[in-house]
Amino acid sequence: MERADLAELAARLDEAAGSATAIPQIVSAAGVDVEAAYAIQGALIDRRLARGERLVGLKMGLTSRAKMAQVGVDEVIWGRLTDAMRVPDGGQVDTTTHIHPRVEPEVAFLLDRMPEPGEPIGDFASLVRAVAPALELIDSRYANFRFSLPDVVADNASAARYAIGAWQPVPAGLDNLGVLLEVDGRVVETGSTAAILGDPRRALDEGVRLAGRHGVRLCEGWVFLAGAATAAVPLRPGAHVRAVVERLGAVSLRVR
Ligand code: OOG
Ligand code: MG
Repeated sequence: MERADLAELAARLDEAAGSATAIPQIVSAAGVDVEAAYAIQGALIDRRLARGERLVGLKMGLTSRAKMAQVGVDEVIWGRLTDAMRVPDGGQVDTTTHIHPRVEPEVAFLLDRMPEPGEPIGDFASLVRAVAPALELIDSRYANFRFSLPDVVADNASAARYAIGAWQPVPAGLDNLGVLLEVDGRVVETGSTAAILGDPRRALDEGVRLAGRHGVRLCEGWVFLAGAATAAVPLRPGAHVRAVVERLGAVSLRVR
């Protein structure tokens, strides 16, 4: 596929997000493969950077069975995070700026030093400065939240907004911490960090490896979202959403 065609698909996804209007599965319809879909994602992010946003991290997607089953795609994917997507802990999100937002509980890492390309990740604690509970608000730009793998990759893994709780020192174990998702004080999803590739630390290995294939190196100070531990739930206006991760604390946001 020509560069101009990839740029055109990126523009359509960008406009769908900007106008909060769903579009058909234009990427798979154009016969784009996963490699080219990451090039579209890159072009989509370049448009945001050209508007003054800053690249501040990486998100993993579909690192848990619950998520794969929910969307019917069973490959781990990744996307890029910009500063404009961040919501402060306890902050507000306006649903009218999104199409059909859903929220999911995650674990975030604050990156310290990244391995050289090809260097084994080795000691997690030397790469990650801190960890925190996180909420990700995803909003597929495709109608009915339905897509195939190249569609969702090009759409920056449905990334829309994210909130991060207070950073905590890296605990000894991250592989089996209880996770709760609450809406208006009621628990709507429960899970464990074990749902994230068996251990969310593994998501970092995958992120370094998969993004590295596309020439993206994780940087010091970046945020890394390891992927949701449970299925995502639709967001209603007025809702107060909170994620609690055992030993890491809580993070919340309110929907307008
Ligand atoms: C794709 C993004 C998945 C996660 O944490 O698994 C994701 C989607 O579900 O639309 O962010
Ligand atoms: Mg997510």
